[in-house]
Amino acid sequence: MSKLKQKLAEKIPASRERISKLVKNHGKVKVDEVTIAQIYGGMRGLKSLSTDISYLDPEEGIRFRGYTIPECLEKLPRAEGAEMPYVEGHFYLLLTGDIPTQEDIEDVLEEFRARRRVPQYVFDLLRAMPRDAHPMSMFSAAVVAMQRESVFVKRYNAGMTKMDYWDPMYEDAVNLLAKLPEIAAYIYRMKYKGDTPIASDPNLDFGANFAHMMGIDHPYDEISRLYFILHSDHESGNVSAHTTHLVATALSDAYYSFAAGLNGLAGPLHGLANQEVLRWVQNLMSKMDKTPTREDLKKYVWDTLNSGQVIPGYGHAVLRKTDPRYTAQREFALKHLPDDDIFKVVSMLYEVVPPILKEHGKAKNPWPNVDAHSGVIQWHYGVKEYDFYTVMFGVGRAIGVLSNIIWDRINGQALERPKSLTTAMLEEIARQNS
Ligand code: HAX
Repeated sequence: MSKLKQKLAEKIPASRERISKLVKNHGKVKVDEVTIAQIYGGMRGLKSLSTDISYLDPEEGIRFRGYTIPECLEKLPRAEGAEMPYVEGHFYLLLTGDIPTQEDIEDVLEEFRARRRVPQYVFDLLRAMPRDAHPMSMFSAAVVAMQRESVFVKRYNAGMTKMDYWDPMYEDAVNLLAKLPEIAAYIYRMKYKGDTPIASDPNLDFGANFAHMMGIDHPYDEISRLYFILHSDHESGNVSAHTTHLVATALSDAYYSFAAGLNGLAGPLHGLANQEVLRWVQNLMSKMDKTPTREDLKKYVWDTLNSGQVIPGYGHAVLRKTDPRYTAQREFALKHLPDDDIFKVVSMLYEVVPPILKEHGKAKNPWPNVDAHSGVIQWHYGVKEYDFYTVMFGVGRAIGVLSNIIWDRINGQALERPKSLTTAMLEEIARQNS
């Protein structure tokens, strides 16, 4: 058993006991009530999920296992001379709740190295798809194709006790995660760079190897590490995390579950928003022969709103402040690309958009989210193919959602199956309560 898996195994009895006591002694305690507006409004704010891996405070933003983003970036181990921490260390934190030591990191790096080889049939499948297929459909297809590798399915079919479900889920999750950077970079080089994939370098860590296989020099390795860490998790209710979790509750394996989550991430209100931001900014810039002024930006923002569209990269279903994931990327940009023209516009938008959204009066949160910043940095380092941005989001998101479904198996998560009512039943409930 690997040291990471051993560490996880040690945490299992206490977690199981804690949850079983909570349900046994307080199972009837009410946490929340559901309103008709919530049923029709996407269950916004409804407290009905549990995870210890991350928590999204509306005012403060995300905490991973209790640590803010600046704390994670400071405390997690990094390679000698590197600016950003190892992605592998972040996975260790999300999975176990502990900050790894340098020695722990060596073990996890080795474990990922041992599991990273992508089966040839995945490349064959990608090559058989139409070259103009969306890279997210390629990514999702590659993940689901590997379902035949599932250790969970083999062990389940052979017969195992519920108590052991977490073990093969761990195997599947880490096997899958270790392969994602190569699959993503392969799609990129095949689709956009004249079909010139670059072989994986086993001596490099998750983020640096991705940058290497993308064919982009330092500091792209740093932004890759940062990007994957920032996009890893946003508690359980967002579409990609919730879908992965939901599908896993049917005892579907990690491949089926994560592929489903990726399909949700591909929606324009979720992961696809990062490409919308850049498209929207560049659309303005292409119409002007000078750098836009604040007044130009104000007019553009109002024109967008008045034409019934949303301002991409602004607003959030839970957050009510500037997203700390936006701030972390902004700090990186201020250090590494302060003179980039698009970054200057993105910076100006940070001043211009919030007061306008407040005046407009609809969005509950006028502040930027993670997607308002990611595209500009990718563009700066030469990743100019918007469609690909969500694939990178997906690589990062895997770290959180796969950790979550391992814990679902540990804690014996039941099949998720809420109850639905007809419109007439809801009208009757409304009548009785009015
Ligand atoms: N521009 C204009 N109007 C906005 C807005 C924005 N950026 N954000 C919200 N609104 C509008 C909504 O469309 C809604 O209008 P209607 O009542 O006419 O339907 C109203 O304000 C209330 O919405 P809300 O409660 O504040 O926000 P929601 O929880 O419904 O939606 C979204 C949250 C993130 C989807 C929304 O803010 C949005 O569409 N933003 C732009 C797209 C975007 O940036 N998406 C990425 C989000 C981050 C993420 O998950 N990444 O994966």
